[in-house]
Amino acid sequence: MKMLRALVISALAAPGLFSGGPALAHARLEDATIADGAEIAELPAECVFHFSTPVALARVTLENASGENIPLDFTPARQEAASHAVSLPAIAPGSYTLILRAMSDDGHVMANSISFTLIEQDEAESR
Ligand SMILES: [Cu+2]
Repeated sequence: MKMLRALVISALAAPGLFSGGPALAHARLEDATIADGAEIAELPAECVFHFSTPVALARVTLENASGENIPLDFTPARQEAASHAVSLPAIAPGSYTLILRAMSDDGHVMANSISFTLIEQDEAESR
């Protein structure tokens, strides 16, 4: 066990490796204001992602059903936060996927995707 302890100490001593507190946590996407698989009638102005621990959101992309990229007004934030809001553009009804890459405190890169369908307004009213 001596060797393991030495490894732990050297990891803790490495400067800049852990920017936020003592917790060495592997972050998860806990919740988002658009749920994976959601059918929505009205697109919110933004989607907010909630993570289990603070992360730096490195990349967010939006793809349509053909896999084409839809430009987002998103600037990667180096600053770690447990919640990140990303503005959504006006898009036509259809199926979309939000793909995110975030880096957690422990240096792990996490990828998540959220697929949703924006349904036609009159289709929404008939339900
Ligand atoms: Cu991790």
